[in-house]
Amino acid sequence: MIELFTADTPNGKKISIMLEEIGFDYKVTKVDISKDEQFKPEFVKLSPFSKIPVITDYDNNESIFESGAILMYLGEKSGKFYEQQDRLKINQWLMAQMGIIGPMIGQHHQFHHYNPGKSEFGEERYFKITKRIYQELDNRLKDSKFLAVEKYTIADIATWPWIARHPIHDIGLKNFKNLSRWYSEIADREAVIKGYSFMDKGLKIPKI
Ligand SMILES: N[C@@H](CCC(=O)N[C@@H](CS)C(=O)NCC(=O)O)C(=O)O
Repeated sequence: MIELFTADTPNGKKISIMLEEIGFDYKVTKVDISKDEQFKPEFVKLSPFSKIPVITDYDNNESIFESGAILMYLGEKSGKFYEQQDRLKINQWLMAQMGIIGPMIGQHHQFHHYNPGKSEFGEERYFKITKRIYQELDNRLKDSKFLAVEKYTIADIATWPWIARHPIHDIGLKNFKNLSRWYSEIADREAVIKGYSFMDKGLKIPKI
């Protein structure tokens, strides 16, 4: 049994989708980040920077923070979506998600969607960077069916929930043909549909 400490955000959805994909038994413990529950001392013991998601694996009583590390752990443990011979490629695309795609699109959410009008510089900067991210993902997906290799991996699982916020990005996902194809194919997976709505059962995946 895995306990998933999380909130209903793209980083949270990465792990609920992975757990659905690999079919592990898990329970969700909500950390209400709007009420600062992530700063409670018992949570900081699990996640030093007060970030969700975290898992505890009761098979070995290990707790793991950082969504990329959690995906690698679950990929290794399940033997799914993180094959040994593909790891050099998967690791690069996973690290690109962790280091660039998530943090930069996260800033775009802050400046463009949640706090418009506060900083013209921030709005322009992260709009431009997010558009570039869409373009580079589209370029990659022109040459490859999925991000890392020709099959679905934890790099796709890490990246997809960020693109699933496309309605608030105002970049125009439909104009990126290869990214749209990849987005829609993943959106049709049963585990993705379940993992997407893990906290809000009625929640529908945004269409393009
Ligand atoms: N690099 C971390 C980022 C996680 C992250 O940014 N989590 C956000 C929610 S999506 C959070 O916990 N925010 C609470 C806060 O910053 O106080 C990961 O991928 O696990």
